[in-house]
Amino acid sequence: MLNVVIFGAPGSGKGTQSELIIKEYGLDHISTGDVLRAEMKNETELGKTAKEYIEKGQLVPDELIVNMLAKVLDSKENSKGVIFDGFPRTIPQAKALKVMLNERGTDVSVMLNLQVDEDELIHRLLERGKVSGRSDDNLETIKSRLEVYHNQTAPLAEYYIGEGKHVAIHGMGSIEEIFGRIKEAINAVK
Ligand code: B4P
Repeated sequence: MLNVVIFGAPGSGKGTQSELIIKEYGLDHISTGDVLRAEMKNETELGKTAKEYIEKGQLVPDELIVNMLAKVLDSKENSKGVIFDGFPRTIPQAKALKVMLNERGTDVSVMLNLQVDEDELIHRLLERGKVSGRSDDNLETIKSRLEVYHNQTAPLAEYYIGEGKHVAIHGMGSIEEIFGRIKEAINAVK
């Protein structure tokens, strides 16, 4: 199985590039952000809890996310591989992912770390906010999300360097240019 973790700060293009990767390689897509937004829309218990965190720009607690992910993963049986978009975001989530994949006889193939300047991240998210209707795409929440990213998520790069899975991807430029860099990285592990 080809299991790709796409990683980066909020607005780094994880969702955007995931769509292109899925088309090119026929992978299944698991976006924890998308799953959480669907839960919020349907006003489930998980959705109501998640909303409180997301609106403040905070991460939803690991336990909720890991349980949610295990269910989604079980629905992707017989898959050629999965792109994990927005997961893991903390070290405990990364360790839980490893256990879940190992139990299913597979592992992470590569972790793509999209690297984008902070000014550009803010610009992209504010632009998205004009059309997305997302309650977390406003300047105050974006600033909290970036702080959370630096404190809790960015240290994951070291974890995947230790696992020998980390590839840095220059995430500035056109969507197609960035996708070209991603294809090179995936083809090297395929
Ligand atoms: P996510 O839904 O994962 O979203 P994101 O980090 O905001 O965005 P992404 O990087 O996918 O950016 P995109 O491609 O859309 O998370 C939302 C929230 O959910 C989190 O803050 C957290 O609270 C919660 N959550 C999710 N997963 C969690 C987890 N595992 N644990 C705990 N909590 C979790 O790109 C952004 C914009 O830039 C788009 O408008 C796009 O069109 C534009 N863009 C992309 N590439 C571009 C380029 N090259 N040039 C110009 N614009 C570009």
